[in-house]
Amino acid sequence: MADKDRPSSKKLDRESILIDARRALAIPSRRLFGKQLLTLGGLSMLTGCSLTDDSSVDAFLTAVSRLNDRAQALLFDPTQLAPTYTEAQIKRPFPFNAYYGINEVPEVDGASYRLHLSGLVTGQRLWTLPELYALPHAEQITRHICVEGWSAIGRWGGTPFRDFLHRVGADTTAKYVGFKCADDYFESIDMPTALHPQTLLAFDYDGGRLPAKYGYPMKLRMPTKLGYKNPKHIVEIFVTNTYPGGYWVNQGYNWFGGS
Ligand SMILES: Nc1nc2c(c(=O)[nH]1)N[C@H]1C(S)=C(S)[C@@H](COP(=O)(O)O)O[C@H]1N2
Ligand SMILES: [Mo]
Repeated sequence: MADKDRPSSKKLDRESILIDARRALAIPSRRLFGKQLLTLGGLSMLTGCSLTDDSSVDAFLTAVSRLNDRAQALLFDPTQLAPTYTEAQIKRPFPFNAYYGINEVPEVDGASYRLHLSGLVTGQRLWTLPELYALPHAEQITRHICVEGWSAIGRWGGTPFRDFLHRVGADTTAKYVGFKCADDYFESIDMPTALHPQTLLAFDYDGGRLPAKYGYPMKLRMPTKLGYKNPKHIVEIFVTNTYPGGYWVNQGYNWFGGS
């Protein structure tokens, strides 16, 4: 069947919304959809695109990723809350993903591990795991969306990153927070996302310690960002005004990576 004969397929809705989005965003003073900002979840609802079906996650993200960082920053409100889910909706087992296979997951020794804080923070120091585990605790059940075309609901526990940044005396007027990982991965995020109430420095997964495959000893969990923005095996956190880039963004993905 030709596209013109298809009355209102999801694909066409999605495409036309994104064409409108690009047009609206081309005019800087104008914001999308009657000045309403969206989460990726909101945009997917509007386009009738289900994020539970892997092929539609794929098609949808391909379309969204064609928007540039500036368009994404305008489209996705950094203060919006991502949806949360129930215990029964958790995907078990939760998928593993990295730029290497599961047999090459870095083995981090918890006893000798130290988290390094650097850059624009007054409390530049090393943190042991017991010190980090003693920080205030929060849990979230949220959806992780990967640009490779899958999404899954998981449960992460840890300390709210916003509080941690304040505790270490981070300059929260700085532009970026960067992450170095125990593998060769690195990432950076915008300060509004670092301060988002759902951004979690996660030590736990589904009621236990974060296993190696999901990022032991810690990952940054951001339900407002795509999967690749969520660094696992973090060894250093730095605050900076110099754009740090990231493993995937340096290979052509959007830096903003909103979801
Ligand atoms: N250190 C590190 N962090 C990483 C990656 C990686 O390869 N190394 N892959 C990213 C990508 S693309 C995804 S989808 C998620 C996968 O996390 P999971 O294994 O818990 O599903 O981790 C992200 N963080
Ligand atoms: Mo991913």
